[in-house]
Amino acid sequence: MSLRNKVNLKKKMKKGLGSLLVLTAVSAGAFAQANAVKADEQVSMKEGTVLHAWCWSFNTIKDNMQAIKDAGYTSVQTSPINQVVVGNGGNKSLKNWYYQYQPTLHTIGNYQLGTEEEFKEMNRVADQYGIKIIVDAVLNHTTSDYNQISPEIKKIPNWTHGNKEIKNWNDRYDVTQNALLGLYDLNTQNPQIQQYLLNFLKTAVADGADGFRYDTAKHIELPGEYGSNFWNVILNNGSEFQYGEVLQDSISHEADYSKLMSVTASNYGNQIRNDLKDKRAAAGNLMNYQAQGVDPSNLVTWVESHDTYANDDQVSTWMSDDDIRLGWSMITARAKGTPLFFSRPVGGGNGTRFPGQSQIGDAGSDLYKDPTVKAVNKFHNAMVGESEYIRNPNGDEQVAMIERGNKGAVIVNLGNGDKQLNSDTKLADGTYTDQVSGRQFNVSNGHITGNVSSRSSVVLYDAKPDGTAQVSIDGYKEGDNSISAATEVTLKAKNAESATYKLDNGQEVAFQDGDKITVGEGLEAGQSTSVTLTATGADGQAITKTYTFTMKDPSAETNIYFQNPDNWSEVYAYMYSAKDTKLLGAWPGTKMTKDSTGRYTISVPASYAEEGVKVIFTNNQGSQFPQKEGFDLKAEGVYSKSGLVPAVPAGKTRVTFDNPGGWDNANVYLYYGNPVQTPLGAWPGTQMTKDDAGNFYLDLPEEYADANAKIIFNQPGTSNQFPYSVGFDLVKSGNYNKDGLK
Ligand SMILES: [Ca+2]
Ligand SMILES: [Ca+2]
Repeated sequence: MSLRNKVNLKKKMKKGLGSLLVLTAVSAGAFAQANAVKADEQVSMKEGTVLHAWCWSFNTIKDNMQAIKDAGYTSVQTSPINQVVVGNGGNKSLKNWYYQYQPTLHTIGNYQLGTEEEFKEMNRVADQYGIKIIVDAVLNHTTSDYNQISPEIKKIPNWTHGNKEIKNWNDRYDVTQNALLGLYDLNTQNPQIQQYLLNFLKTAVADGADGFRYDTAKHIELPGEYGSNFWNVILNNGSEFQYGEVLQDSISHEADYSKLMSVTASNYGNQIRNDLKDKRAAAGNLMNYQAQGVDPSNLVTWVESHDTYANDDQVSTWMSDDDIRLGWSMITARAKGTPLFFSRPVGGGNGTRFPGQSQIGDAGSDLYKDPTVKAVNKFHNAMVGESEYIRNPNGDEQVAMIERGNKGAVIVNLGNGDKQLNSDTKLADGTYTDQVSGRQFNVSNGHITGNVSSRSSVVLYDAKPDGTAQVSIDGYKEGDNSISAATEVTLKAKNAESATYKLDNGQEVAFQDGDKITVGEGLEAGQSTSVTLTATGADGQAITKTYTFTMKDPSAETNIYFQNPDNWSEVYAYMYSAKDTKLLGAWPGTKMTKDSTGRYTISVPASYAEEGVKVIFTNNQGSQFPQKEGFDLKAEGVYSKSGLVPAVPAGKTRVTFDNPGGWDNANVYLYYGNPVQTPLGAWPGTQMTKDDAGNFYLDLPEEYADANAKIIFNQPGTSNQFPYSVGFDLVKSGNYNKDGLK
């Protein structure tokens, strides 16, 4: 419902209903947000760096969370968490890593990483440190061993595309619909398989996961390819960051995948390794992400992956720790992409893949927290939003300098000799301390001088010392801090030499970490109060943050909706309190108003939803739903004949289609743009859900409506469709019948 309609509706209702409903506008602004005067160093998952804790168990990741945080990572990527083939008698040698990619059942926990309880506990601890968890999700295939595949999967009719091996790697059909290395290819077009896998992802999110890496994503067809809508379904799992392993080749279509999620920059990784091998990195090569049609911010970059390291061809196993430090410095200094650091086995590299010093479940080598790696990670986080300039100082390709705005630079010397730097720069004039060596660099008049040791990285910027003070209020949530009475809150201060709080424009009062104060005393409904916290750290830097609380308005309203499946000409909502059988208006109740989407709606006090109010919908001509005791009134509830209609997921909008008569199924075909995009798949499109009144609905991403999409409802397997020519305009929350919008 548009804002204008809402206002009109309120005007009408005010006239018609008198004092029954107290109508007070609730503006979105009532829920004020924290106003950070000084930006916290909160970095989104996409803009941060990821530690690929390859083969680390859940407990190992948990036990190293402090070190991971200190090393500057914002996310950790796990190995696959689902049930897998227990290979080689459960032997934990890292040589058996690949059994992780042989799913047998999509429940959480396996012999390599630990139990679901341990997974949850890891996520809980990660939250405490502000570390996000990315789960490696294997959705393309199961194991190749048919007997090991769980009956749970095999009982789904048509669960697999079979195990016929991919022969032609230049053929999209072969690559997506046949089996990789004989691993049974899941029938990703099958809605039951989609729901089965979506459930797994949602469970992981409910357990605390924040993102997914989709293994072999290139082997799962794109929306509209071979009648599939797999990704449209799967990606709506509630996570914050998702990327696909789309190893680049002639048929990889990474530009198309990148419109759905981030994708792996495998060609760029190859280029970086070539630069390391050559000990020179031409600025032009370093700049070129080699991913045509992909917005670089949608790339996951790496120096190496677990595949380049651990597969039998050992593409990157030759690299030394020095190589990785230098390569990581180059990709992580850059402005775009999400860098992924592969944790090698202890002692691994220089051509040795599995030295046997660590096993599955253990932490990898300490390189992930090496001082250079750490300094570069922190540089990456501190430079979010700064532009990028890449050059070879004085044309020397053994040295690469990646500058960020005029604030910072990472300088990498790939060669075997020290370099005396004497180069143009965009850095602001001043003295900079290398965050790795502590050595000084000078910039004056756009010229930088200093010494860069052989095979090393220099990280220059004005880094905040780790002792910077932080303040917070326990339990404060951005965007929703309404209170219903004066409320006690706990003030937090970290690394603070001194800290004060101030209520609105009052006096500053000193506080200690953990002190409690009361906010909202004497506050009228709808009014806000603010708490401003200031703390000064050992470094002398002060931080100030303001938090706002708003008193709930007891006269606030909510809406309820009725879909009117039988097309009554008038709809009334009869409401009564179940607690005291108090009538909220005599039969037939209050007349509802038809909104722009065809539903009938009424605005009621928000308190109804909390006071056990029941509602019966009637046409006042002998028909009503339900027949006896009313439905529970729910804020913003949408009702049909048998009660509440399932809520629409965030970011989606629901379209409904009235059964034109006798249809068992309805599909919706959707298209927009030039060239035409069909995100719900080729004709006949995507199947809708049938509701209890025999009508159909489907939840669609809201952006389709913004893209001026058109839709055609059709009965699969027949020539019945509405409309017969150009589709109806897709309207958010649109309710359609065969003639169009109701
Ligand atoms: Ca496939
Ligand atoms: Ca989490």
